[in-house]
Amino acid sequence: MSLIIEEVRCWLVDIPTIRPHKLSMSTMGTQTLMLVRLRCQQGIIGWGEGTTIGGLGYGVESPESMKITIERYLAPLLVGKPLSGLSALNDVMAMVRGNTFAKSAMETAFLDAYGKLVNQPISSLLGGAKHRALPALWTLASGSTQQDIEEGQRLLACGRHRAFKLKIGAKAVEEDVRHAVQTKQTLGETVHVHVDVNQGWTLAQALWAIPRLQEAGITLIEQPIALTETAQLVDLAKRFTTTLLADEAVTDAKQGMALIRQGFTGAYALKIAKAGGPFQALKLAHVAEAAGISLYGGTMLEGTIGTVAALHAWSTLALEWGTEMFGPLLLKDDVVTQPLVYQSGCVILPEGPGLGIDVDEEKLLHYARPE
Ligand code: MUC
Ligand code: MG
Repeated sequence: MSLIIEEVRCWLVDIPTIRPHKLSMSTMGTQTLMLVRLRCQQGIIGWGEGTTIGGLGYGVESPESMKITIERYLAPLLVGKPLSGLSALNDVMAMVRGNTFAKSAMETAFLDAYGKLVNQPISSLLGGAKHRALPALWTLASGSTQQDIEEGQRLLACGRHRAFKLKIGAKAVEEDVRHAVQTKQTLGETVHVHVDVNQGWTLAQALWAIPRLQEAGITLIEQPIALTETAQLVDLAKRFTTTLLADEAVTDAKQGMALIRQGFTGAYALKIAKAGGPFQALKLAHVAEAAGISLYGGTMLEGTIGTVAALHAWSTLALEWGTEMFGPLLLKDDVVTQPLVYQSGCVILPEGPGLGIDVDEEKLLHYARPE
């Protein structure tokens, strides 16, 4: 069944975070959601979202560049063309190079609209959900060990989360290790704690820090060194029993394949923005599955629209390391009518056709930047 897009509109929506979120490359006080709405034949609407972290601090696309890529380059190629499904959409989008964050927003919006056309949830278009409740950890990134510990204890006590990720890599390596060890020891043996260094260490610093973190029971170490140093990442993954998680170093199926060919034995963080959409991220997941690489459902700190898009994809997989799809909880507000449900360490996949969520357009306009 074909879908014809009649109009594409984008907004930049700035939403404050509940507390400063400190990462190795920047401190976030606001998240910008680049939202796209497809108006299609038969009155069908599809929503998509693109986000990044720290402007251009994390990735090569900014919210502003995503908007212009869609408005100026992708929309004119797509509007008015009958599109038989995802493959047809991606054939057209391949005429624009790169820009996977913008394409992820478009792929999401198309999936939302197409799901509504055929009355199916996005997960069914991607292979079918194996689970409706997906483990979702919380990231501790206040910049203070005491505050992180208190935040973690409060979230454990109320049952919302059972696992945590610590953002490190901005301070001296000794301080990072002390912070991670103290947090892990205080939260307790049964609580999964992993660290994300966001490329903050040299190889020598990683060789010093990883055995200490391993000894303290940190089960996953995410992107300790520069994304370009893939040979070093392969070597580090072989040296230690704690699992090394490739994030910035692996974006899509081709990079995933290349890292496997180099002999990588760690795990992959999947992100819809890195790959170019939920369907593209699944291509990486399937390459990894074939090679015995374990998987983790990652976020670019999306609001509800982007988070749900990813959840539909992750629900079709066996994720050994669970997910970090907590983005909406970091925001003071969102643009949907119903918030996602987080309980007992999990987030619940919404039901219904497409994404299975409704956008509150009044709220969107309230937070949107003036044109
Ligand atoms: C990253 O590098 O993984 C995910 C969670 C979080 O706090 O930051 C992101 C980015
Ligand atoms: Mg990361």
